[in-house]
Amino acid sequence: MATPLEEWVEEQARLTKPDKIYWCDGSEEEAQRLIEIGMEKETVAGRPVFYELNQKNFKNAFLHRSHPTDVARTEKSTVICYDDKVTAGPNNNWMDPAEAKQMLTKLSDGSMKGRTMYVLPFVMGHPDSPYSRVCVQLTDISYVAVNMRIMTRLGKDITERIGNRDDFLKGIHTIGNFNKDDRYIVHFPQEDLVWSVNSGYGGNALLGKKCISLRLASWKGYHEGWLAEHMLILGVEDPNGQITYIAAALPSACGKTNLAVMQSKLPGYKIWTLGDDIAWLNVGPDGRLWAINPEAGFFGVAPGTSYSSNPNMMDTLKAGQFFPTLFTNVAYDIDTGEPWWEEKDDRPANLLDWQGNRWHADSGTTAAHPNSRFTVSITQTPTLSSEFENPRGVPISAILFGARRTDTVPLVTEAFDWTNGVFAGARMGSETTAAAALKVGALRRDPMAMLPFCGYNMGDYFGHWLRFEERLTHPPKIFSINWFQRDEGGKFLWPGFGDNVRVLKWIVDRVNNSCGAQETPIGLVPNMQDLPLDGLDVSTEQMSELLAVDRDQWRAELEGIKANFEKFGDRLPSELWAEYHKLQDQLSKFQ
Ligand code: GTP
Ligand code: SPV
Ligand code: MN
Repeated sequence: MATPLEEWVEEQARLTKPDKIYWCDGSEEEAQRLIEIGMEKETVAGRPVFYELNQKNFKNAFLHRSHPTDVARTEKSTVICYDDKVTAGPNNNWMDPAEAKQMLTKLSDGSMKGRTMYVLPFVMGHPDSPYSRVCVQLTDISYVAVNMRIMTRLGKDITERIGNRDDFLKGIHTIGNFNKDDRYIVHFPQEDLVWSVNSGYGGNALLGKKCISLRLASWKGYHEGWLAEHMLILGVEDPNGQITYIAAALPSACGKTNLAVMQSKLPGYKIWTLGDDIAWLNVGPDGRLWAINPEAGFFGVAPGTSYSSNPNMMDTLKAGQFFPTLFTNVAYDIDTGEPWWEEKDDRPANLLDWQGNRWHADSGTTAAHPNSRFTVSITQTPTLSSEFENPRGVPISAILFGARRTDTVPLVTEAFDWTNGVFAGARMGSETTAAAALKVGALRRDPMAMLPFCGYNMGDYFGHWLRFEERLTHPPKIFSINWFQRDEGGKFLWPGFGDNVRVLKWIVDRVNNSCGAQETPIGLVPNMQDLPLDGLDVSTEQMSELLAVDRDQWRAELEGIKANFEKFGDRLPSELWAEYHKLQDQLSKFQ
């Protein structure tokens, strides 16, 4: 008798018609074999799937060049299906489930012809965690199979664990013909299913990531009383050896990975890494908020990563011990066979660009794609927390909401209470980046950094957040952060990266009630003397600017917040309107 899993795989194979079906066992030997297949047999846009990189300096590292039209998440073709549109909310593209299935069936008919269907059984979260979820993704490209082995806990023991059950989360993925006009990433939250066609890139194709662990999981969490968030998780160890755990939400390409894997520049303080992109948050029996990272790897932005900005990540990328390291759409140093990207180090003399063409300095383009990325196992980071394999996760003492803002939002602000903190998350706006196929640098509202990832109506999502207050006897404190303010010449005012630990120290001090703060209409900001600024090349004037709350900028900000809140109509909790009016009132009296 076939198991429900086997039946489902057969059914998809009848539709997509692969030459072969291959069940992945998750071993390192298998990964090596798949990379060889990708170098020798499979192709993308007529080119090999993988190229070998310099194995001496970047152990076990390989390069992938994507289809040229397929370089980032495509939000306009990302769809959520419920019977009714209002459940998806104004924050999502909606389709009727039956219509969507019909469309996808047509697009997938024979789409794997001449290719292998890889069956990938994996678990999001530690296998022994009460919070983990078992999933199976199908794909027709070695690149995705190898990526998923790095990003998740993947193996044949998961197939055994599924056995005769049918309650696993399902992902169907086919690169199809890469036609961008027929590219769809469609979610069926009521069926635990994601179906993605005609893309092979990142969040569009590695379905365990944004599709399952955020869009489907957020809907599950809404019904089961937990949260799936676009958050990194880290521990800050103080000079006494006490560790405070923090979860932080920042939009795509706004600094999560760099904060999570930071090398502290503050003597005595150390950062421990638990996750860089996604957190699942549950209320523990002790009334605290507990976080697990459902993932097992980093799919991180390459440009900007260097020995000066993030030495720990550079070491992680070179380790290659237990897993391969993949580089996607970076440039290639012809003389050394090493990967290269902007700001990595001095630009090599002879480069191939991210598409494999000779790069010229006067071309006006970057050599690596701005959204070029690496995939690497979290187990290789020198700062991996000893709690990473703890099935319970870690208790969170502070939640951070961050954004990329040239002005308006101070370096750090503490919310007055839980409801005010939820408002701080809900009012977030951020300047867009290359992580999605959008105009870069435009300010848009991105509540909790979840606009592209919340799988249901965000009005209901805000209400879900607010209700945690009743269940949390020890709620985390909530803070807003902004590393990205600029001076008039366009230069960043704050050094960022390893110096961000200085702000984390203040946050830890506030958690421990060991320093005061100044009250402003938007929250509590630091007294400058409480920030550890020794050895920092930032003037007092610049620090004042970084901490300032500008009344006129915030009045303008109110307009943007209001326009966004109005989109949710009566689904927006009244508590958030009350917070809005309180802020408006306070600002009118503020000098
Ligand atoms: P996703 O993987 O898309 O979710 O991105 P992320 O939030 O993990 O962002 P990441 O840490 O990869 O950083 C994105 C870009 O911002 C990179 O080019 C970094 O070099 C840059 N960056 C990160 N942290 C800082 C910072 O503190 N200051 C400045 N100025 N830039 C930063
Ligand atoms: C993001 O865009 O937030 C990412 C990259 O982490 S992707 O996996 O493509 O979604
Ligand atoms: Mn992300």
